[in-house]
Amino acid sequence: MGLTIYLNGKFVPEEEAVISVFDHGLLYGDGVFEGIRAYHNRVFRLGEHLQRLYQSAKSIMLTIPLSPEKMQEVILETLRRNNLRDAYIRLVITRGIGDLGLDPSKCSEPAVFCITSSIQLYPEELYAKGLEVITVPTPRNYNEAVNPRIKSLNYLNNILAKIEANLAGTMEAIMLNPQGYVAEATGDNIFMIKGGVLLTPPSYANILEGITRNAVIELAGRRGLEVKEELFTRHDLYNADQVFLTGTAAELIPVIKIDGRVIGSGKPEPLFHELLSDFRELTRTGGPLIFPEEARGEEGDPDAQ
Ligand code: PXG
Repeated sequence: MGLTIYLNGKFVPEEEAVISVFDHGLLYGDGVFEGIRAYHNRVFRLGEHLQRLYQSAKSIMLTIPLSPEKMQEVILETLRRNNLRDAYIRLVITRGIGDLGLDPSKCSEPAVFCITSSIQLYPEELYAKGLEVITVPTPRNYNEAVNPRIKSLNYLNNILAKIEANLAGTMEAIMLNPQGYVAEATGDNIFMIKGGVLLTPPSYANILEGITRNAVIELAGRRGLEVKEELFTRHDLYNADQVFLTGTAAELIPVIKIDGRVIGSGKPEPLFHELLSDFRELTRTGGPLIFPEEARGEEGDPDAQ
């Protein structure tokens, strides 16, 4: 059965969910988006995703024509219409239809669409064995250009990095920032563990500030781990005890080789698996319910006292 898509105020079958060739999201990558997940009848950290979306839009001077409250309702209703309780949600706002010049003032109204679907995951064996990655020549963008904290529709920097990784026979790339410090992967943040301390680059280090990243920082704190948001170099990564990536699609995935250097023991350690299971546990709680009537007795049950 085909998907039902939300597009500009309507729920339509996927065949009818089409965008104009004059849309500036397509012509110029002029727009913003979010990738969100639903687990067990709840949308994970939806408030944080919406906050990032509206902040990205504000930064590029794109006015989203719906309030965050209405946007939340759109997402929940799209999930309901597709009968989904576990899903990947792609929410996209483009500058809308304009002419062939790049001037956004020619675009009359933004396009808004929401796709809810099943998710493409890394193969399960990689969570047990770990990924091999390389650092690539294409850096993350300058904060002064399109700030990497903006989740914009223009992912070419990261796509080039992904191509470079693929050419080297690896699935993922580690991108540096313009100063040569470690930034993040093409669609995931990066963490390392060294001497019992968890380190990740700070949000000003030319990265997208990931929702999964922030959840992992919280979870590590709850475990009593020391967490530092600090700049580090490739040399630090090569000599880490553990490295892993975090993101909405990947959750937490271990990295066991970087640029040919084996990281730590070359296999994920128990602490990694503990953080991954803490994260999976976290996905069961909080976040708005999709089908509230199915949550009788659970936390968030509207009838519970
Ligand atoms: N860095 C970048 C550059 C990202 O695009 C993350 C980090 C992780 O953020 P969250 O909030 O998800 O923890 C992202 C988001 C994909 C895909 O298909 C991945 C993302 C976005 C869009 C598509 O792999 N990752």
